[in-house]
Amino acid sequence: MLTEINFDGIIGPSHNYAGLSPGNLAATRNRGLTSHPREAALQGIAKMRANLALGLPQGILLPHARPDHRWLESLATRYAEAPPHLQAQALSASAMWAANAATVSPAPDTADGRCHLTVANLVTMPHRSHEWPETLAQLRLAFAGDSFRVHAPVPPPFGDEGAANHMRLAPAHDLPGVEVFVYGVSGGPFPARQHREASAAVARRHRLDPARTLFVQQSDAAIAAGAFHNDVVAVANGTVLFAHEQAFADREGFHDALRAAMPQVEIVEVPAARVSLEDAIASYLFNAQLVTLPAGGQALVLPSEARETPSVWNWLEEHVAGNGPIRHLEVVDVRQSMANGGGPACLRLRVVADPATIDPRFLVDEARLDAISAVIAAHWPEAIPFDGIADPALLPAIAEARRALLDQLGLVELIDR
Ligand code: SUG
Repeated sequence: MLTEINFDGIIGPSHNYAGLSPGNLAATRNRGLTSHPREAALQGIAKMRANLALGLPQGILLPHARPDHRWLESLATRYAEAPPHLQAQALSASAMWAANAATVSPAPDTADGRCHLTVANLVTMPHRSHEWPETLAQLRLAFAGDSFRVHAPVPPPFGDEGAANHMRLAPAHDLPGVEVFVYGVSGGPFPARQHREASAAVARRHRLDPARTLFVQQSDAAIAAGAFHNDVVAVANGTVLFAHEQAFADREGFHDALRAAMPQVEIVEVPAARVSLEDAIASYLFNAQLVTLPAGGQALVLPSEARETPSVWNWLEEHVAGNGPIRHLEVVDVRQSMANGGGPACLRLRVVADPATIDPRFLVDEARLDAISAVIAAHWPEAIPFDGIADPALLPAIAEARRALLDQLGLVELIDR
């Protein structure tokens, strides 16, 4: 049976605040803070438990080998000798944000009836540009069956940031849907990370039906205000599009095209007069997991920052009290990730598939999460101060922590990709 499974990136032991993503306001604002990798990873586990408690299946993706010695080698340097910016870029735990791992087109949408995944190249940010080889290795392992096609990234210079700039609407997860690719053209002082050419290539590879595929431009104002990915200003699930009024360059054109492709779409739009773009981005209202509950109805899994932002919480309470499609609000604490600009939706990659066709080592229940938590509690560094990044003494602890986790999960074959 095809169902939606959220694969969360386990937050790696090198999680730190180096401020590496211009345009990501939280990450640049928090540059230099002391990070708490153990607490961060346990917050991620608690979010997964909240999803399990809602009755939803849950998967995981693993932290990458950090620092990425291979990448440093290709730049003809080694960690101890590398300049500080390369050290930070090699050490980043950014693979935790699994929404940027790949773009996924479920089987009902594709011409060959297979679920297609294209790994994102993430070329715009140096610290993310070297994630793809290990992501590809993990996805090839997790989705090795014949019902999947896992593709290598689109080549540079066409920037591709994966599912963070892709939305799917469908009457049910297992029925053909409409796929919406959101690209950026410019973002004022900040880069537009998703290029239209990359989105178009992914759609062709996935053999999508052009009549059910839309390419939509993100508004420059949203990128300039700090929405470096579309999933910071919009999210879709089932027949619902939940978006900020200023998310798209041509709001009406997009709505018309979406209604033409899927007449039953429900557009839930938050007006700028109720929630400013700034409040939406600071609270990550839209970086929520919009999920269909097993008993029917939709829930929004939100970061606690949304509850602490009055304009946002007022709007949500009104919506839930009314007749809107979002029936339940689930608040989770992912503050360590949020401080790097990664909310609940950034931490997960959605795959619609039959769980029986997936390598079970990538699926979790409460008992497996208990075992993972024990490894995190025993091995993840408690804190990494900013100047700790330059200290090669940090490295053995990080390597050992990842090995202990892969060992626990029976995935040591990933140790060297
Ligand atoms: O790419 N932050 C990530 C956050 C990704 C959020 N993902 C989605 N919106 N789907 C990014 O900007 C900061 C890491 C640092 O600065 O060390 C970072 O990479």
